[in-house]
Amino acid sequence: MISPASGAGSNGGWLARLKQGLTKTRVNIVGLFSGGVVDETFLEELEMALIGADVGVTTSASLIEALRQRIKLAGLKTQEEARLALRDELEKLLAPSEGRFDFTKGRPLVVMVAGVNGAGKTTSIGKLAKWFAGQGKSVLLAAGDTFRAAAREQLAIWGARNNVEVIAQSGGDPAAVVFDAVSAAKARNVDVLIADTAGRLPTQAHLMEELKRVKRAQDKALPGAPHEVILIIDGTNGQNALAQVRAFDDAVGLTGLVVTKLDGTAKGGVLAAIVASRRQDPLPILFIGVGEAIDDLQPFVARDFADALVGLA
Ligand SMILES: Nc1nc2c(ncn2[C@@H]2O[C@H](COP(=O)(O)OP(=O)(O)O)[C@@H](O)[C@H]2O)c(=O)[nH]1
Ligand SMILES: [Mg+2]
Repeated sequence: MISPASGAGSNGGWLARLKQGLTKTRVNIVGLFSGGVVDETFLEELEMALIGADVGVTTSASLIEALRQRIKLAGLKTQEEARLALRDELEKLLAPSEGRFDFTKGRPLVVMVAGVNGAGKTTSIGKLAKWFAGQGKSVLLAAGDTFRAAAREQLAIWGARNNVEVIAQSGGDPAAVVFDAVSAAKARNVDVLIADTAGRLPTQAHLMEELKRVKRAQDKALPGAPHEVILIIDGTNGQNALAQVRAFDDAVGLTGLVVTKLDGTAKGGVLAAIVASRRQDPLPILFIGVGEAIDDLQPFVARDFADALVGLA
């Protein structure tokens, strides 16, 4: 394990952006804390606000129930006290899903990135390359999205920005590209290979099959690879993200998540819904994306996220 959350919390910049992003739709939650007393109406409104923030019906109900217990046991009276208690409950829920890359899994550490179109896969890979370099790791990228030339070019631009090489083929088979890339990563003794893949919907069965094939090709080049299978989720996708997690996990066995676009109109609560749906088998949330630029990637920190969600950050 590497040291967690370098810089998180110490720099108000990204947290402010996250908070600002969440504020756009979070008004419901934050706006509720108006300094009044905590009564049943308030708790009901809070539950509705959580549901409105994509937390989901079941998880919202259980959060409010936990809050009710706290209010009873600790004799909380003010909404400000309730806000802190809700933050604590959210943090408790989210904390088991804080995750970090484990470099002991393999060298090269092979990271396959998957997700629906436009989720932010390629952008996140660009940001991750920078982050890995910051950890002193050498990086190679694989242009496994062979569907469109533009996708390859986009990854090439991120490669150039990071001064790292991109293994690509014009057209061709994504499985062959990643096979070559893993072989090259081995031969060049790099620390991390990140493989991009084309976007696909869980309902596109043939494309999900292809993703399995792309995964197997990596194992052929390096037994055990990919060591990380990361699903990129657009934070503005709401409850649909849950279905994406389930489908991609069934197909290729996810090891972690990156949730993007939390600076925009994302409601944020979907993270809580995903975590709650995986209580028995927590899926690490490695990073959150809070913008389009190379540094707009932050390790997921439950406490900071819970703060931002209830407007305490
Ligand atoms: N605001 C914002 N935009 C993002 C973020 N991540 C990606 N994007 C944008 O989302 C769009 C799709 O990203 P891309 O990486 O091409 O998605 P892909 O199809 O999954 O590879 C691009 O315009 C990105 O700049 C983020 O964290 N915040
Ligand atoms: Mg892409």
